Amino acid sequence: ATPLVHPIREVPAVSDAAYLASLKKVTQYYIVTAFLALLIGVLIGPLQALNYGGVNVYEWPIIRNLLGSYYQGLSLHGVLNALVFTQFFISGWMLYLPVRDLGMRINMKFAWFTYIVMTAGLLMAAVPLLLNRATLLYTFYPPMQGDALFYIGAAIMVGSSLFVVGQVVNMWLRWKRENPGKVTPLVAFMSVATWMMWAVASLGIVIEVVALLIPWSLGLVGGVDPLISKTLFWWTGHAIVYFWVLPAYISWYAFLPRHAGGRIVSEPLTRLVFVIFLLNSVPVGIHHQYADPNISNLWKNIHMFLTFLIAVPSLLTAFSVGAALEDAARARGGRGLFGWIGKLPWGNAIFSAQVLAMISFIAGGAGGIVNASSTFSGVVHNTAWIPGHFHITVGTATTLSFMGIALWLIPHLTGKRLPSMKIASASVWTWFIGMMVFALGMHWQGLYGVPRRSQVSAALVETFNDLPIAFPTLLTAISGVILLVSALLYFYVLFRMLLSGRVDNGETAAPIPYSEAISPAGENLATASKLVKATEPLMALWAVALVLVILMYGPVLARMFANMQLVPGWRLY
Ligand code: HAS
Ligand code: HEM
Ligand code: CU
Repeated sequence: ATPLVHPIREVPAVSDAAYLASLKKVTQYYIVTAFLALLIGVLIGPLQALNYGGVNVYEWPIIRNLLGSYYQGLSLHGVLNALVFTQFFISGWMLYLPVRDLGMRINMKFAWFTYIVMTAGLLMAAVPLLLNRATLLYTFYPPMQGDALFYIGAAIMVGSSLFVVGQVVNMWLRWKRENPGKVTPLVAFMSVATWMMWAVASLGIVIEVVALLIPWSLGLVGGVDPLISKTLFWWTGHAIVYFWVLPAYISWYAFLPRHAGGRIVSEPLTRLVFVIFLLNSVPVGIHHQYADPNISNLWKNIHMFLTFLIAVPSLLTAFSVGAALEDAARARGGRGLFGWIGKLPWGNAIFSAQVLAMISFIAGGAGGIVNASSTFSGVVHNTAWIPGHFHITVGTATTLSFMGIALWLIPHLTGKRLPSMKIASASVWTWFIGMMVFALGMHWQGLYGVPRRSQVSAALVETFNDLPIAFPTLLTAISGVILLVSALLYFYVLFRMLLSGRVDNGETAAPIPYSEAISPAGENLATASKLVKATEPLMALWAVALVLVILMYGPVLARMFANMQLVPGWRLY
């Protein structure tokens, strides 16, 4: 291997064993809660894939008894996977990493309090969801209306993530005061920047739910404006996708090279990527609303342009992490233009999960750029193409990365061992194959206009009879079966690991896999490059991000408030 030029960063030692144990425990609680949500959410997925495969299983007595309707299942699936799994995993992951990276102490009582509030919110929202009294899909667009308890629980759950923001940012500021003139270490930098982005992003949904939906669902006001609600929703709803994927980027940049025996390419470039995400993730949400009235074309086009810009830091990531992988493979003796790819540790499920997640994201990102183009949008919007897009972004780039990360993180936190690398690998590869087949089938059907969010398998045969979609329909059905097998394999290893006994010291047996950097950011600001200096003041950049959102959303919302139309709620279920 290439000799190390810059030593790999050591995590600052934590001398207080009881404190470290409590920190690891709260992280473990977040991660396990996340995977319990994913387990339920993912078991419903194959039923939906069968639906898009032309097989209607919703008439089967066992499924009829469990799910009130296709839409109750779909609401549970979207909420549990996309909102609950992600938020709990991220809250644990992006609390633990910066705390360890900076070697700071946090108030553990507050950390536990946050976990409990978040879980209480989840349980409150779960009751109406399970009782078929909040069958609103995960976007809960009004005027569809659910029980107030759903909105209150969701507000508490999402709102409590802001407690994590407060705790992490506050800890980072303390570190800055205690280490004047120092450059923030990379993992902490990426985590703080992501949390700051989320704080700006989450404002939309918090305002929507607290100011509009809760009073309306409690009957305190007579109506709600659907367009204002939807616009506030997508203020958060687009940026949330970076809240889902940046925690995976943290691992792709900082840890993946180490798994492959290589190095991060450039710490300064990585910091730039996260700053662009902080500034530009939010003011793009109108690309979800090209078809909506009362938003001028000018603003639709501005948000379209900004959407193309926000693809840039992901492209930087693709080339930068791709170069890190090539560097690793060549250090392992890889040769040739593409021959090096074979030298990567494909049999290590921790590694392969994340690289397969990245490969799926090449297609997912390209599809995103199609969606964002207002000229193509009319073809794909509200069709099966869209679920095709987001199962290879959030459903694979994020989820498969988190699945891979858990395979070292749980041993690290608990001292337990992965029971079988073979089964873990099988689950990871089948997830990737299943999702690629799924995405192919769904994108393809979408191009023929098959709608999303439809129980198409129960529609009259004649509706879709004329479309040449037999083959993509078959692909979608097959993918559902592959993904069911994959999920069962994964949860088998995961729970066998969690239920086994502690055998190792996690600190030494599964250390946080920091990588060495070819081009590090350095430790002292005085001697650091201009780029490092410019990216360090995250508080000021955060303020700029807030101003940008107000500029890019202010005029759009002002026009809507000037034409407000309050309508009463509907229950269609
Ligand atoms: Fe999206 C709809 C546009 C990224 C998720 N998106 C959705 C929805 C979800 C979602 C859930 O403009 C549905 C919402 C709903 O229910 O209605 N999306 C984009 C664009 C991007 C994008 C421009 N989306 C994501 C990410 C998501 C996500 C990330 C979740 C995690 N999306 C849209 C639009 C819509 C939309 C429209 C509305 C559609 C409609 O009509 O309703 C960009 O951020 C994408 C940039 C990404 C890239 C790819 C970079 C590739 C990388 C990997 C490299 C791999 C390597 C491996 C190096 C440019 C980083 C090499 C391997 C070796 C072996 C060497
Ligand atoms: C929707 C299948 C895993 C998030 C859907 C749909 C299908 C599906 C067919 C479209 C339903 C429709 O539009 O009527 C599957 C399968 C999975 C899986 C087979 C794997 C076993 C996941 C994962 C995530 C996810 C891991 C996210 C972490 C979503 C979301 C929706 C959705 C957010 C949209 C719900 C809505 O329209 O309200 N899924 N899925 N899925 N899925 Fe999945
Ligand atoms: Cu979006």
